[in-house]
Amino acid sequence: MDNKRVIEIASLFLPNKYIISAKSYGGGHINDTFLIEIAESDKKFILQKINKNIFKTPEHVVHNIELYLNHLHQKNEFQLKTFKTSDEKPYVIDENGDFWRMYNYIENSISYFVIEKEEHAFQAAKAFGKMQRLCLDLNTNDFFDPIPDFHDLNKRYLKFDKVLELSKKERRQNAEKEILFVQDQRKISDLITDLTNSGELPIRITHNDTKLNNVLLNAETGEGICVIDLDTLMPGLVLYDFGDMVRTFTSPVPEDEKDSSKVFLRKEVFSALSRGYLSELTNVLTKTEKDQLINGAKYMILIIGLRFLTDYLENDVYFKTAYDDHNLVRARNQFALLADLLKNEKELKNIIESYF
Ligand code: ADP
Ligand code: GN1
Ligand code: MG
Repeated sequence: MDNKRVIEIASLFLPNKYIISAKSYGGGHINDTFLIEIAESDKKFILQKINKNIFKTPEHVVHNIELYLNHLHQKNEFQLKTFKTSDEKPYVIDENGDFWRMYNYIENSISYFVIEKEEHAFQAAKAFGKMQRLCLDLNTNDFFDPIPDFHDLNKRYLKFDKVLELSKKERRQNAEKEILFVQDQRKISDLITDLTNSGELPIRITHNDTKLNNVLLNAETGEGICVIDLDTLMPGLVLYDFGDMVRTFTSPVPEDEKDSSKVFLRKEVFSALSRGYLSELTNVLTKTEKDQLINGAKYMILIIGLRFLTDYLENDVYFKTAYDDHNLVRARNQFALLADLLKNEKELKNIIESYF
């Protein structure tokens, strides 16, 4: 999309400002994000085009986010806000039917791709834990599911089976090892599925995409500022949020490191993130939730790996990719991390329990 058009859209949220630049920003896999600068002040803005191939009902995404942010504002949490157009709508629909929205840019903040300090793992996880705490008095019935069955591992496997059948021989051969790995791990979903179906795991409003670069830390002090990327906020399990933090915080290399032998689960980072998350949720999580946290980590590492692998076999229709094997590389790293978790499961469980 040409830059002039992006500026025109930005100006609908900022009618009296002179926009001097709109630059592509951030490293998300889904939306198109732009950093907007204006002439009048140093204040900056984040303009995003919601990916409509992925979010089929962007109006539901907008509804959920408005509900959540209004709720936070009532609790005096004003870090993040959305902007409205002159007709009081928190979005713009362009000539292609694409939804755009604008947030304030959070100054002096940083988001990481890899944890470099244990303190950052503690702070980032604490921010996600705080978000969970702030959501406790929201009613799950007020929220839509912007992506139905988003974390349904059984349905993800059914999709994988179908895609595998139709996939190109070359890609199937390249991914031979990874295909065998996921076929071996199907059972990981059983316990969480049973406990969800029997009502033993409570459904709460959860973030569902708690990857490390979806939380902003203070660039100087490292303290958590707030959680961002709210598109998948919806009813879910805390296990999903805990699990995706383990997936994205604990490896010493980025999600798309080309040498998967460098991937392993750093126990001290795992410990710091568990401590940070649980510090906000004392007396909140049920015994079953606490007991299942480690299974949540297995479940999330597997499901995201499976989604990367499925996307590879489907010729990269979902995640943004920069080269041919990008999704396969990502999948391989998830499976290396999961294999390491499985080797150390008992010790990791003990670490979590030490924080109850
Ligand atoms: P995606 O859904 O594509 O992952 P995100 O909403 O996560 O998009 O935004 C992409 C990146 O832009 C984030 O990882 C973060 O670095 C940056 N970002 C997003 N919103 C803000 C904000 N309000 N203030 C500062 N940085 C932001
Ligand atoms: C996507 O939007 P982003 O980059 O924060 C994806 C997550 C995956 C993640 C893998 C809506 O997250 O589910 O876990 O990539 N978001 C969506 O890095 O599919
Ligand atoms: Mg993101």
